[in-house]
Amino acid sequence: MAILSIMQYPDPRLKKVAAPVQRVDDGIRTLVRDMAETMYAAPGVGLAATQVDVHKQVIVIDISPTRNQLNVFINPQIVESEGVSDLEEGCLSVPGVYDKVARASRIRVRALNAEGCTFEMEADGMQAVCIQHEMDHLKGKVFVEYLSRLKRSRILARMRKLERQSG
Ligand code: K1U
Ligand code: ZN
Repeated sequence: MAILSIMQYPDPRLKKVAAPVQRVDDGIRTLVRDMAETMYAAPGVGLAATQVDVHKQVIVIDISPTRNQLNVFINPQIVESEGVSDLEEGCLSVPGVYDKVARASRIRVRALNAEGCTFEMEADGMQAVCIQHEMDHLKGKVFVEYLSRLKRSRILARMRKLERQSG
């Protein structure tokens, strides 16, 4: 297993659109294990392959307090959605920034699991928000893009300062 490097906003590679996985093979399973290890170590509650510079439709999520309920979504699609929620979000690619984003409050998602089998799952609350946040990463979108121009310019200045400080 390996801990992967998480790209920081506004790295232009975060804008790449991820391609569907054609075959869930051992290479994808290794990616899933490495992404899970990276998410737990960060620590985070989700991670999209885009954030570790792999442009394939793979997401891992674990919102459990016990950190032992890993959900893997390969080629995820939202097949039903309803309601609106505006929970506060964070992002491992934009450390220290938390803000509310309007999302569907309940979703039904269809995806492949790590064995390559199709499954469907209903999600609400933080799990629904997290799935939508990670699916946005696969489309090249970071949550700060939903915020006002003023907030985004402050976040950009902060990220550029962090980048200068870290070398
Ligand atoms: O960068 C990411 O996509 C992961 C992100 C997921 C997320 C969090 C909150 C709302 C929507 C999506 C994070 O995990 S940020 C870190 C975080 O929220 C957290 C970290 C440790 C414990 C609990 C939460
Ligand atoms: Zn994120």
